[in-house]
Amino acid sequence: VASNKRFEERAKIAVNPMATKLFNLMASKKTNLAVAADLTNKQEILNLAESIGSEICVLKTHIDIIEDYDQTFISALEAIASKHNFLIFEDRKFADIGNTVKYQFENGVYQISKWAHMVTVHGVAGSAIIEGFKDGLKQNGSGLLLLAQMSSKGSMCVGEYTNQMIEMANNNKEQVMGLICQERLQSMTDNLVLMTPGVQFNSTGDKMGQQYNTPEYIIKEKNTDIIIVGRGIYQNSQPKTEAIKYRAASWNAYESKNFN
Ligand code: 5IU
Repeated sequence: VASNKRFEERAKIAVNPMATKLFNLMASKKTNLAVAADLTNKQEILNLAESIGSEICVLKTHIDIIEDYDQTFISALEAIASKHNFLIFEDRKFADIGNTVKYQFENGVYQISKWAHMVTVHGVAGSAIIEGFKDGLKQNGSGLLLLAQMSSKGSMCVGEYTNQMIEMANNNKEQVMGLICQERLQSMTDNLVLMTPGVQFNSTGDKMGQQYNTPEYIIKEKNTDIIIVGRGIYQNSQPKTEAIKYRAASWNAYESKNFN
């Protein structure tokens, strides 16, 4: 199944403002690489962001794994993000009822709605979960990424569940900017950004269920938009050099598609 429109064109048909922003950012910066900065020390994350910031469209965080977190981390990360022109993605995987996710999004230690340009959401609770995000998303014109498929072995986000997540996205275009998925399916419309984790050049998986594919396979064969790479980059002895390789592989795969 092909999307035969370029990111510039898809920016024009996107409904969520952050989807438009990300499509335009990728087109102008010429990168569809996102990096998962799964480090537990704030300075290590900032160092990584500074060193690879010029190569990426998105930096993905798990804010709750940082051991020395405080609010100075957010302002420092925001400064690096605006200097290098990338967006910040908090992979929170919200899954509770609307009223609770509203608190989890806007309140608590992390106040995610204040700084995250995009956050992940599970659909197990049903589509009314979206209601919990409406106020918080308005603060910065941010977007939701619905979890349509996962990269891990035995994932239960498959089949009819995946279809329901796509439908939830299509029914809530103002809030939902895209999907986390492993492949483009027919019903995934061009206004949505498709992001795929589980990408690494030199490994097929880990001991805890992760499964990897190459950038070329995901972007060219599976036809999604963005690869998310974690350990393949931040555990390399030269993250910047490695990020340049992943960026080139995923961008060349994008450019090799047949557009009209
Ligand atoms: N992640 C996955 N698979 C998924 C989803 C999220 O790996 O299906 I949804 C996250 C977990 C981690 C990153 O933060 O993406 C992948 O990191 P590695 O490249 O280090 O495996």
